[in-house]
Amino acid sequence: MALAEDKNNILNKIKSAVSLDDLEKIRLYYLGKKGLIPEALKGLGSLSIEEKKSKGQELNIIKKLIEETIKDQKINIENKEIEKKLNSETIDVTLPPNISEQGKIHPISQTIFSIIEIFGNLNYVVETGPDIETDFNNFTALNIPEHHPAREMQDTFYINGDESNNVLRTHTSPVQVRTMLNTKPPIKIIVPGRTYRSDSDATHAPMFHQVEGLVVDESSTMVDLKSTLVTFLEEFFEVKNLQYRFRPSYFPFTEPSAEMDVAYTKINNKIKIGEGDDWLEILGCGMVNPIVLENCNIDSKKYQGFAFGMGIERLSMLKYGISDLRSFFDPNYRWLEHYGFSVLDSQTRSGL
Ligand code: 2U9
Repeated sequence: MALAEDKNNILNKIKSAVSLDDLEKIRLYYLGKKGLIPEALKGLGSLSIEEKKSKGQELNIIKKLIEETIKDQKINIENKEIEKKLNSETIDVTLPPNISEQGKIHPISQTIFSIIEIFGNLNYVVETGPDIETDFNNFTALNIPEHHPAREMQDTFYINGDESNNVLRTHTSPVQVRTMLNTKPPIKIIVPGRTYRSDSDATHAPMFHQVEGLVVDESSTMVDLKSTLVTFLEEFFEVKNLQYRFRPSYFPFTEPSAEMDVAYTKINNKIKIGEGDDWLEILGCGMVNPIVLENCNIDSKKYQGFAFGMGIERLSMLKYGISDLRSFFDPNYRWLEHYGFSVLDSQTRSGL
């Protein structure tokens, strides 16, 4: 019988079907109501009982074989189609995000990005370090003596349950200590990051952010410090001819030390930085204390430098007109919707 002779042909035909449509056509051709197999089965009626039996068996075997091969091929085709679909849907993670209206950059992150961008243009390198620090890196190296108030329990979070005296860093300065211990001058770094103090009221949060800068080389002076900070603040607040003043101050890690104020005015209850009759304290700074250089294995006869530090929440509040410090740490999506920044904002920089 033609069907039996064509068995291999039929099976090959099924196995080479590339679409479910093709496969269905083949199925109908052989197994459909008017297909070859039912027709052949019908034709058995005119045969003798013996022949009916043997031909009938033969046809049923072929029928089963066709059914099974079609079933297998169906699975094959479906798998190939899934694979094709998955391949066509691969996500190119290097493409820019298309989520402009979902999710916002927190103003603290945005402020850090802007600061990094400005100092990056002045050839500063960003350094970061761990939140848990040794007593040496956080205090001793920075010339903060044993009984200094900053070390008191009510200011510093000590890590309970270990013998080490480790602390949650109270400033980002231990990162500068690490850098000085690990690299040779010239050093020109800025260090943004989280800091912790046991303090909580309308103007203090137990976790806040700082950015500090450190330059150590053979020649940097107070003049370089001053021009760096004026350049930074003019860029950050987008003002020309910033009115400022330096007041003498004291920090254990800098000598001499100063605090910088910027002039401001209030227009419609909004602070405008740059000029005006009032002064606003904006940062602290100074020449790195030679004792600190020596503590970090740097020869203070050969090297000198300057350092500065500022609070990111404060900078952010002044730049973006945010009045309540605590709102930065509230999980309030409506606040973030309002004060947050679009992911696609041109100033947003990834990588931190
Ligand atoms: C090393 C040497 C010197 C970092 C400095 C300040 C002055 C300062 C405060 C600003 C507001 C902290 O967030 S705040 O409360 N910081 O006034 N920080 S000089 O000086 C250093 C740091 C590290 C090795």
